[in-house]
Amino acid sequence: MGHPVSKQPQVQVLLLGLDNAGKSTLLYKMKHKASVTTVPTIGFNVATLEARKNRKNFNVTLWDVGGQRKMREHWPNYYQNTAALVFVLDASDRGRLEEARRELEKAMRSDQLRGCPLILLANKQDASGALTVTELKDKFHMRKMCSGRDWFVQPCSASTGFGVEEAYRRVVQMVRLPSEDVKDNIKETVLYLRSNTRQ
Ligand SMILES: Nc1nc2c(ncn2[C@@H]2O[C@H](COP(=O)(O)OP(=O)(O)O)[C@@H](O)[C@H]2O)c(=O)[nH]1
Ligand SMILES: [Mg+2]
Repeated sequence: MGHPVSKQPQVQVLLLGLDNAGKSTLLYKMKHKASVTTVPTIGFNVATLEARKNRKNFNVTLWDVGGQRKMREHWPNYYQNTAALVFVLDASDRGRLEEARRELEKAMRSDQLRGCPLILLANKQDASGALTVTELKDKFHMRKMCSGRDWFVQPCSASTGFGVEEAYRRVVQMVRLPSEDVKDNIKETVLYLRSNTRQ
């Protein structure tokens, strides 16, 4: 039967990353499964995709809020209600690696993103000299930077499509649905009541 689309649970996923990392290309690729020409993001791009997990349908709204320096100060405005963070990296741009790492670290330190799952996309794997996942995990000190949250590093190429479906599947797998929180709450309440009524 299914529910009207608007009645389905909805989760917000934030795409962050420096300008030129490939966020907009990735968003279009995920949405249309086809590469399109992109322009530097002014304001933001949004796409809503369908997803299914634990026999539940839900919508994933992907926000690409732009990565130019002047846009980065607005990133925290989007942090609230973020169910997963996708940080897109131009893995072939070794010159801006440290700048990207600093921005990611800043986001990871924000209170509003505490415990929020992170999917780091090592984009532009088709370009020569692109960092591998292993190199990246090492250079970004991922284990340390991401302690206390679920994280995953996915290699991809937003222009060829390599790894893009896997990236989306990983997002769907890692987002926390609101109902999962509710289920946890119910479970906790039941345990609490049991422990307090059993004399
Ligand atoms: N070689 C290569 N170029 C890419 C890839 N993804 C994006 N680009 C190019 O990188 C540039 C910036 O992409 P864009 O999506 O606008 O980046 P954004 O600023 O993060 O939104 C564009 O010229 C894209 O065509 C990729 O996977 N491989
Ligand atoms: Mg863009």
